[in-house]
Amino acid sequence: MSTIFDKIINREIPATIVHEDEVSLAFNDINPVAPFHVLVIPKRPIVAVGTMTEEDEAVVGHLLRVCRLVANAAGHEHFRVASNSGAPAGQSVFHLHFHVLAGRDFSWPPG
Ligand code: DGP
Repeated sequence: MSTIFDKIINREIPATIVHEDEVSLAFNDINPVAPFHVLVIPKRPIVAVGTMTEEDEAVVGHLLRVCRLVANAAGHEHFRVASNSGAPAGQSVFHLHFHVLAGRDFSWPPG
């Protein structure tokens, strides 16, 4: 199923892209909840952590490294990575994405 993130990958709608490589794209979240809020997504249409397969392992590992790269590149040594898997967990776009949040203190547990 195509999502709004496919349109960003295909440059059909604009986004502020901060990183791109063969398998991943990272761009600013349209509704930031922290001073730094980037979404890291695979170009491959994986739906969520909850549906990923063994074949996705290398891509998902790469995405986590990109989370570190984009945070560090923006000057953030400390950051939170979050991924909502399934609507009850808060997922609203059904294309895997890691939220990378930084620039303020965070509490635990999340809401
Ligand atoms: P989640 O609720 O975990 O599925 O997060 C989806 C995120 O995607 C949410 O924080 C807002 C963001 N988002 C939704 N539509 C767009 C869009 O068109 N552009 C950008 N840059 N972000 C979007």
